[in-house]
Amino acid sequence: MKIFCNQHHQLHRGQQEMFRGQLVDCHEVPQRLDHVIQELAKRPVGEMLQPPSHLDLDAALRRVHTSDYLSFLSTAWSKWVQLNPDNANRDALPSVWPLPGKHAFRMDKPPLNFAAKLGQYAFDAGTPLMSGTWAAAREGAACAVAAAQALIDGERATVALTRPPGHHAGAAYMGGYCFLNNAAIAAEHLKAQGIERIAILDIDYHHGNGTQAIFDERRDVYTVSIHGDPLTEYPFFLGHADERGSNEGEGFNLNLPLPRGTGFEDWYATLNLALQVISDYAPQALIVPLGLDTYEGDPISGFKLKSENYVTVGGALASLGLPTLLTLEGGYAVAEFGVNTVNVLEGFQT
Ligand code: SP5
Ligand code: ZN
Repeated sequence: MKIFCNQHHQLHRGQQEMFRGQLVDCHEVPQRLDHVIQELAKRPVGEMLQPPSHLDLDAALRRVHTSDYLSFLSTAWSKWVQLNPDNANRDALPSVWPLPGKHAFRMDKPPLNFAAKLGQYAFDAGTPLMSGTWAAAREGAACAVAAAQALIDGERATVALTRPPGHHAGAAYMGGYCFLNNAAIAAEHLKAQGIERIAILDIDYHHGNGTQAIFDERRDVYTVSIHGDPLTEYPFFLGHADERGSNEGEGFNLNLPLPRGTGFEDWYATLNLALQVISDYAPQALIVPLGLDTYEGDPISGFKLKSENYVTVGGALASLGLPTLLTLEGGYAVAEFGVNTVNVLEGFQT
């Protein structure tokens, strides 16, 4: 198992996120990945690697994200500080958004004001952007591309230790602590290298709205997500069972929402259903956006998986017998995050 680790992840270090009218301490903290790295030092389930420097990362990013969004991200910090020099000490968060719809707001005249631009490209105020965000997110995406290339080169399983996470990011928006959609970037790299059918199985607590939207009209990338019911759970505005894909992609998205409070037995039955559907699709590769926020101790989520369950989950993912790439998504019980993540990887190996 080849594990590509984002050596620059600590450059992304948010201070606070908006939650119900208050700024609260960020949940998505650098210590999360540090715990994974420490646990991998104790239980070396694979080779720890850096992505090679010769990757054409810009081409890989452009396969998923729009060029205007990428140029927004790459210049966001300097424009935030230009808005007001005092901003150098505070993270950028949006506070105004253009609601969509014919009778709502105009996007044919995109605003020049940078505080408005932030709202144009973000769907929540919980995703702080700071000086190191772009460098950290880019290096995470490089890990995803390197992990995809290693699958092409014949690895059975590869891991991209991505932080910040990616599955909430769309072609032209950030949100849910995500900026670049690492799983989608990996999928498009596989496609560019000639892989024709790919399944993405998202097992983060939250619906993988960005990934679903990116591949909504595609039948060559089958997106499946098991997550907390959006009627009550973030990201609320997508992730229902009746979303099955559009146009050419109709029938190639599957959402399996479960109620808050779901325990391992019901969750695992749903995982096995997802695995059967994926097996029937007969993909050439599997990508798993892996969130560990299904853990019973997660401070912002509502499923009840236990640490030992993650070994079983890893084994179930391996049972498909497909070349498999895992990206790291959510998981906010920081002290247990390393053990839970490595449990999945160990379960996959055995
Ligand atoms: C990648 C990922 O898992 N993103 C999740 C983003 C969730 N953002 C909204 C979190 C709401 C925080 N609630 C705080 C509750 C404190 N009791
Ligand atoms: Zn999550």
